[in-house]
Amino acid sequence: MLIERIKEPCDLKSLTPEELKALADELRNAIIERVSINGGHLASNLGVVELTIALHYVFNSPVDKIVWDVGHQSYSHKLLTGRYKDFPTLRKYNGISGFPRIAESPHDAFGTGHSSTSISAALGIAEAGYRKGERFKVVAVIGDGAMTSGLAFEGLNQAGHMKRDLIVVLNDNEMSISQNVGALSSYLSRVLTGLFYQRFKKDTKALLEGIPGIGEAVSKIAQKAEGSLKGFFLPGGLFEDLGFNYLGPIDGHDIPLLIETLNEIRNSTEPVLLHVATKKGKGYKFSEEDPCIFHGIGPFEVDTGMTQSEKASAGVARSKDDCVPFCDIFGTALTEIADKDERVVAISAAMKEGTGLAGFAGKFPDRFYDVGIAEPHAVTFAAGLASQGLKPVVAIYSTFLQRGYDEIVHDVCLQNLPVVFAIDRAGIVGEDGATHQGLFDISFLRHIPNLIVMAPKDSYEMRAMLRLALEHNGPAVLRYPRGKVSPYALLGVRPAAVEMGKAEIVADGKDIAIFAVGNSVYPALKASEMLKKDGVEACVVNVRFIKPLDEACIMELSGKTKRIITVEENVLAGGFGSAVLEYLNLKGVRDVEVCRIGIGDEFVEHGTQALLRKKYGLDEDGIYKTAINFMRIADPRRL
Ligand SMILES: Cc1ncc(C[n+]2csc(CCOP(=O)(O)OP(=O)(O)O)c2C)c(N)n1
Repeated sequence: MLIERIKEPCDLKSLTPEELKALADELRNAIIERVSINGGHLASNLGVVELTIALHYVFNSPVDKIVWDVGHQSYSHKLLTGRYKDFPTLRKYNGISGFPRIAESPHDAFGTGHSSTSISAALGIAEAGYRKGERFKVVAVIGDGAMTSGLAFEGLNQAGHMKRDLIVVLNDNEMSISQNVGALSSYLSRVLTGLFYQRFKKDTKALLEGIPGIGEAVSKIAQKAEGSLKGFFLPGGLFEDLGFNYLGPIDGHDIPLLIETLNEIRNSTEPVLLHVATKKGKGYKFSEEDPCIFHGIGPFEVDTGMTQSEKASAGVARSKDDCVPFCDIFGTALTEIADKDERVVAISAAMKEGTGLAGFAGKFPDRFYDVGIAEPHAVTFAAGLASQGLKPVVAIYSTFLQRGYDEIVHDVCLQNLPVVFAIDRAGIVGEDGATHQGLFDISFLRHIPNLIVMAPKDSYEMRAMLRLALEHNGPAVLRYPRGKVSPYALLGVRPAAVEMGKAEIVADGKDIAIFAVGNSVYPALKASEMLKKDGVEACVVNVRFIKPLDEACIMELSGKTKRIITVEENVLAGGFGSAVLEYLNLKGVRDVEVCRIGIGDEFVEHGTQALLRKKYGLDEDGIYKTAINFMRIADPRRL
C-alpha cells in the first residue's frame, strides 16, 4: 500500500501522477473505514483528499505551514504526516484528535475546532516569519461556510492591507454543514457557475451600446478583446478588491491541475486567494447523496450507510419523548409554541440540523434565520428583533456561543431585551474534544445582570422552561447537554411545575444535600440510592435555576444537613457551586461544608461522554464516592 510508505509528506514527491491518484483512493478508503468505526467528520474529509495531497506535494510541511480552518477536514493531512499507524485511535481517549493540534504534531501548524480562524492565524504566522527573517510559505485552507464569518473577513481585511506572503485556499463545496446560505454564498455560486462573468459581459455590452455615437463600435472592440476583458474582470473581484490576487475557480479533485496551480502560486510573495471547487462527500455514494448527514456522524455500516443507532432503533416503537435527543425536544417544543405565537422566530448560526431547528425551519421558513457561521451577529441580530417586539430564540452550541459573549452582555442583557438562548451541547460533549466541550457557559453567563439561567433535566422541564423563557420579559438561557433525555418517568413521580427561581427537591434526606444541575440530577439520584445502603440519607435537589438562585432552598437545606455537594458539567471556577459558596459567604454562614463536583482548571480532552463523566466524577459512582468521602471526613465514626 502506498499510504504505508508515506512517513513524512516529502515521501509524496517521489510518486508518479498515477500513484498520487491511487493514493487518493487509499486515503478515501482509510477515512471511510475509520469513520465508520469511530465516528467523525466524513463528508468534509472526503472532499479534500486531492487538495491535501497537492498541498503536501507542493509545500514542505512543517517548514511551510498549512493552517486548516475548523480542522474537521484534516484526516488526510494526518494520514500523510506520520499518523497512519495511530489513525485507529482517532477521536478515542488518549488517541489522536479529530482536529489539528500543535501538541500532536509539528505538521499541525495551528490548533482549531471552531471555524473561521485560519486566515487570522495564518497571517499572524506569516507576519512572525517576516519579522524574524525566516522564509516559509503559509497556506490557510478555508471552506465557503467558514468564509461567511466576520472573523474570516477581519483576517482578509488586514492581510490585503499588509500584503504579506500568504496563500488562502478557498475550498468551495457550496455547503456549510447543510446548504451554505447568505449573500457571500450566492456570490461564490455565481462565480462557480460562470454566471458572474456572463452577466458582466451582458451588462457591459448594454452599457457600451447605450453610449450615443460610439457605443456600438466600442462594444465590438470590447467583444474582440474578450480575452483581456476576462483577465480584467475575472470572477473573484471581491477578493481582488480586498487586496488579494484571485485565481480560480479550479477543479479541486484534479491533482495535476492543483499541483501546477499551487506551484505557480508558490512563487508569489503577495496575498493570493485560490478558489477551488470540490464535492463534499466525494467518492462515497451515501455521503455524496447526503453530505449533511455525513458531515459529522457516529459509527455506521459502510455497505448501507446506516448508522448504528438507526439500525438499533429500526422498527422499535418509542414513547413520545423517551430517549429523544434534547435538541429534538427543544425543536418540537419551539415549533408548538410558535404555532400559537407568531412573534416567535428562531435563529441558527449554520447549525439548523444540529440544534433541532430543521422542523421549525420547514414549518415556518420565513420565521427561521440561518445567519451563517456568525454567532456574534446572531446574538445582536436577535437583540434587534427583540427591540421591536419579536421573540427571538437563538439556538447555539455552548462552545460556539463563547464567540458571542460581548454581544450577550452589551446588546442583549444591558438593554434587558427578551432574547431566549437555547444553549445546546452544554457540558461534556465527548469525542469532538477540548474545542467542543461546553464547560464554560455557566461561568460566562451567571454573572451577567438581567439574565436568567436555567438547566432542564428532562423533556418536561425543557418544554416548561422554554415557555417560561418566552413569557419572561427579559433575556433568558436554557442550557442542556448533547444526548438523549432521560424519561422523567424514572423519577416515579410527576415533576413539580417549573416556577421562576425555584429548585425542585427530588429526594428527601437529612444527612447531606446534593444540588445537581440539569442532566446531573439522574446520576445524583442514583448515587443517593447507593448511599441509602450505607445508611446515608441524601437529599437530592434539581437546581433548575442557576440564576436566580433558590436562596431559600439553599438556606433551608444547609441548615438541615450542614453538608452540601454541588454537581455540574461546567468548570468549577464561577460555576453553580461557586454561586452557592458566594451566597453562603454573603449570608455569613460558617458552619456548612460545601464540596463541589465539576471540572477543575484544565481542558477536557476527547473520549466518550461516559468515560469522561467517570473520569471527572460526574457519574453516579463518582457522586457516590465523593459523598461517602465527604461524610467520612465530616463524621469519621459513622461510616
Ligand atoms: C464558530 C463555529 N461555529 C460552528 C461550527 C460548527 N461547524 C463545523 S464545520 C461547519 C461548516 C463548515 O463549512 P465549510 O467551512 O464550508 O467546510 P465544509 O465542511 O463544507 O468542508 C460548522 C458550521 C464551528 N466549528 N465553529
